[in-house]
Amino acid sequence: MERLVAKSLEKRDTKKLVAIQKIQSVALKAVHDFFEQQHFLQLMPIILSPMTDPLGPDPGSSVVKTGEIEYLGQKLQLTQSMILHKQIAIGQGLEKIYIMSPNVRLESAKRKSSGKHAFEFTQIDFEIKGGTMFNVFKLVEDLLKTIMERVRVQADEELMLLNRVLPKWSYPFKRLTTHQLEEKYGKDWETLASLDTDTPFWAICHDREFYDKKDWKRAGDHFLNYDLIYPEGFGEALSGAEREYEYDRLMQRISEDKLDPLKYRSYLDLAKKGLLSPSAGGGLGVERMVRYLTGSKHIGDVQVFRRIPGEPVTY
Ligand code: ASN
Repeated sequence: MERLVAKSLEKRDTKKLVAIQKIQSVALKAVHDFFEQQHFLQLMPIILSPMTDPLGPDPGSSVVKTGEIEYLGQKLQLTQSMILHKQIAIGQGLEKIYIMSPNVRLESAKRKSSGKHAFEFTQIDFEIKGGTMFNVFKLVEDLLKTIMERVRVQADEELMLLNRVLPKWSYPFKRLTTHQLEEKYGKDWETLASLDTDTPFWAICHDREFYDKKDWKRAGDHFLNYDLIYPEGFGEALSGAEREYEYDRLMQRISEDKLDPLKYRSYLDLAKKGLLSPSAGGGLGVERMVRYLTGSKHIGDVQVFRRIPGEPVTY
């Protein structure tokens, strides 16, 4: 017990902590202003549901279990992401939405030193009815441009205190397939490719969760999904996709992933009735964004209340 307490009561540079929180506040205000100007509606997050994002199967995932509680006879899971709920909301007539969505992802302690994993974090999760990946690329590039400009102007003193000079990026960002990235940097391309660029880039076409749309028009395994990677070694900023929404395709993808369709029954019932719609979207991690903006070494350094896998939680 002694050891755990000692470890978590680290000495923090409170001046830096305050500067980081100021930069976060400026950035979040820019996010809200941007989405308002783009006519998005902000939805409230959900924390508990009979179903959540399975986050896989993904051989690279280190989530050890999904948080679950029992409440009045029902098993409810803690949100790993609101992807399924975003699709349901779009099916209910909402056209452009975003949510400041808290996620709990119980990652293995191995992730402690990655610098970018927190087991509790918030993502700016958005979805566009009838959207394509190209709509998302433009939207996110404009969003990041707005955030960077706002932070440069309104938090110049804080940036200076943190010794952070925000670079000028060139737009639009490059797009590279995972195939190209693996060829150049190997299977673990993310950090190497991120160190090798001074502007973010889009990494497209990943074989992952069932709700990310497969490119059914092409033979072989191609996917209409994407990650955005920050420069300077900071790694992944966002992940997203065009979505599967048709019942037969969802069932096919769920069975290929060896998941239990009963877990997603209410979502699949809507799909069966034609009540899900085509859409595209993504989620931009707030703490990872603030880590980048502030040039912080570890994501825990931007959290007032650290939530780092393998670190004890004291408050
Ligand atoms: N928010 C992501 C998306 O929209 C999903 C995720 O975080 N796993 O695709």
